[in-house]
Amino acid sequence: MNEEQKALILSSSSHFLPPQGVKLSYGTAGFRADASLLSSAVYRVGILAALRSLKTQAVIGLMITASHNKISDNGVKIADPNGGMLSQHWEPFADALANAPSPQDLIQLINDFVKKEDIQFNGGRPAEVILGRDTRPSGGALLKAATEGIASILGAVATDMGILTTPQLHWMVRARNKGMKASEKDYFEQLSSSFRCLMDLIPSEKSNRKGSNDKLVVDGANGVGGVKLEVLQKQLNGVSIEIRNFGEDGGVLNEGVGADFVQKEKVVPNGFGSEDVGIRCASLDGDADRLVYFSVAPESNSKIELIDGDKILSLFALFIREQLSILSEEEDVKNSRHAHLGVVQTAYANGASTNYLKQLGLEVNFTPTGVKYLHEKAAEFDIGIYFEANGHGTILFSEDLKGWLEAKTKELSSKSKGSEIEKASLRLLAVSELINQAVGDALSGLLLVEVILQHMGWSIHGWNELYHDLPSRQLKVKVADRTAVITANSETVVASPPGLQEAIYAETAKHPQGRCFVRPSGTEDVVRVYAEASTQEAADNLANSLAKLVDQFLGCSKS
Ligand code: NG1
Ligand code: ZN
Repeated sequence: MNEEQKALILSSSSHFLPPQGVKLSYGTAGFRADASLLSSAVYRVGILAALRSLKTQAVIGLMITASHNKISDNGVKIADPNGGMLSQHWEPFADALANAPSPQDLIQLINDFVKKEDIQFNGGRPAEVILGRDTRPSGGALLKAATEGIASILGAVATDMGILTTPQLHWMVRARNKGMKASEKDYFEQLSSSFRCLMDLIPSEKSNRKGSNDKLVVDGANGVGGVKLEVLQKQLNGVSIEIRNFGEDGGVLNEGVGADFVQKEKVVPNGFGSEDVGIRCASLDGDADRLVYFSVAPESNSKIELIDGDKILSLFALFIREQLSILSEEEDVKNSRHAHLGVVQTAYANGASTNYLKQLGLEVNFTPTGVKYLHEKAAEFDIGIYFEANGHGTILFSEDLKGWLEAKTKELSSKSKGSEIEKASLRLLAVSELINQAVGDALSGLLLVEVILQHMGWSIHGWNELYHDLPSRQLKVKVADRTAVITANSETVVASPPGLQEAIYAETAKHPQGRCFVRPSGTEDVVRVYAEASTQEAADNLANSLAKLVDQFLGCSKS
């Protein structure tokens, strides 16, 4: 770094001093905190994004969002050149950067890192960062802080893409770096045209069936997702979607609404009620990267039947498997190709879903919580489907398989046009276009669910009957230091503090079909507890006993 560069960072960073006594950590989804604490961290992430762009010589994304957190929170995360999460190898630098106490410390840190990573400031393409934000009121000011951070790297270019869903920004980064059309209009066009293609491929005896193609009602979490879905819907022929909780009628972001609320509380979001019994409903989270479906339970004020990420995964897996099995019937053995299909879950996946997937003969893999881990694992397959129970997930297609499918459809369009094999390969190709290849995307996931339900001729109830969830309970426990909990085996066991896991085993044994674990949250200052068992009462008891154990072992509870 030359002196001019150092001086620029020194002067601009003095406008963004970090709050005293606050330690931030680049967790499961970047930095998240009360928005009033974040301007320094966001400014510094702007610097990091520009350096990452210089290092990778590619466009980097910077998203300002706190997803499903309350409206007064905000957050920031980076999208890497392939549209995925920031390389884990840079996370310690992000932590150090955000927590550097003074501008001088900051310069020192950047200087050392630039040397270590051999980042060149001259000679290559200048840094380029595209930025997006969700609808939070603090987003505008934080976006300015990020832009100033980017501008403190000489020659760096920042482009504000406006209010977006998180997956839209990730999609744009990926598209830009692949040299493809990458505007918001292009995003909508790609989703709508691949959706229409899949609709055209629905077997005719199914497309007229009643029950599967009636109205869908979507809860937009009072965030960005509802607004974008409204735009997208205009480009879909003949699909009827009613959107509620746009955030424009006094509703507050994520307050009593949204996918996180619906999945955790298992009750209807605001704006839904007994008049919706029997209707297919879906809920997005605040930045539209999570999706769950639900139906309002009959004769109950607010209870729902939840269709979570695990069941969305199961639906996707069934459909993909069906298409692959049609393709494998290709007579010409020379031309056939075995595609390796894998699914990825976390410990939060309901045990009944894992059993169901295994019974289908699928390979089920587990990773720790956080899409960066699931995504990485799913990318090992020709087709990798990953979902967190909370509704964040997608389907990844390897470049190799995509290339093979493209060649196959070309060949089949002349050799056996209209054949089942041609249709199956066209469907798979369309899915790879529709479903976001960068991150989980509620909008593209929702369109794929809608197509598959029609393809199968299923109502929401038919889908829900694939298997029955084991009753479960999630709790949060406030402790003095959540980092004292260290886990192993994809977070299924506690390695430290000593003795805690033994106590957990002893509690689990008391509950039929009991399964439970505890882990520190990566996005909130809490330890999370998860339990499932054969009855709701047993799951609740098990979760409560675990919460007590956590409290005992970690002491000094704050509340
Ligand atoms: P943490 O706070 O680390 O549990 C939560 C979700 C993750 C993931 C991230 C990012 C649960 C239990 N955890 O992480 O799955 O979605 O937020 O948004 O839902
Ligand atoms: Zn989200």
